Amino acid sequence: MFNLVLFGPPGSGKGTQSENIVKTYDLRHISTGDLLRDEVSRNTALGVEAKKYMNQGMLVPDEVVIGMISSKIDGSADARGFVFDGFPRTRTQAEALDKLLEFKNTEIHLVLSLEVPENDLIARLVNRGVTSGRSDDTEEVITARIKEYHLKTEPVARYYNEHGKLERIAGHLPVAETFKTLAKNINKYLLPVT
Ligand code: B4P
Repeated sequence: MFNLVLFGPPGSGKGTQSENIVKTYDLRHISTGDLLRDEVSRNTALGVEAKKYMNQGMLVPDEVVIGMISSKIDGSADARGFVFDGFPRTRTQAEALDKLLEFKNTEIHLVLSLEVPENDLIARLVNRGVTSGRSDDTEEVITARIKEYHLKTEPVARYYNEHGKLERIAGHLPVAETFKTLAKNINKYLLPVT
C-alpha cells in the first residue's frame, strides 16, 4: 500500500492534481473538501454544522473531519493506496491519521507540498468562484481561508518535515508541468498503471 498526502494552501491545485494522480497510479482519492460539500448538499446534520465554518473560511472541527476520514478508510480495504487531498489540515488531524494508518499496518509514505504565490492563489479562487458557485470562493472568504491556512495548517508541513516525509513542489506552473514534477516524486515509490 502507498499513501500520499497532497498538501498546500487553498487553491494550490490539490483537487486538480489529485484527479490526475489517482488515475495514473490507481489510488483511492479521499478529499475532505469534497466529502464535506457532499454532506452540505445533502443537508445532513454534519453538513449543516460544517457549512457554518466553511462559509466563513474556517476549518471544520477536527473531531468531525477525523470521524469522516476513519469510516472512509475502513470502507476501502482493497485499495492500492490513498491520496489524501486537503487532509490533514491541523497537527491533531495529522497525528490522528498516523494512528488510523498504524492500526491498518501502514503509514504515510510521502507528502507533496504545492507551493504557489499568494497572489496566484487568490486569482485562481476568485476565478473559480465566478463559474463554480462555491460559496467559499468570494474574496473575503478566500482571505480568511488563507489566514486559517497560515495559522493552523502550515504546522502540518513542519510535522511531516520532522518525519522526513515532506517534498516541496513548485505549483505555480501549468497543470501538466506541475503534474510531471509530482509524478517524478511518486515514481520513486510506485509505478504508474496507465
Ligand atoms: P478544499 O475543498 O480542500 O479546497 P481548496 O483548498 O479550496 O482547493 P484545492 O487546493 O483543492 O484547489 P483546486 O485544485 O480546487 O477545502 C474547502 C473548505 O473545506 C476549507 O476551507 C474548510 O472549511 C473545509 N475543509 C476541507 N478539509 C478540511 C479539513 N481536513 N479540516 C477542516 N476543514 C476542512 O484549485 C483551485 C483552482 O485553481 C481551480 O479553479 C483550478 O482549476 C485552478 N488551478 C489548479 N491548478 C492550477 C494551475 N497549475 N494553474 C492555474 N490554475 C490552476
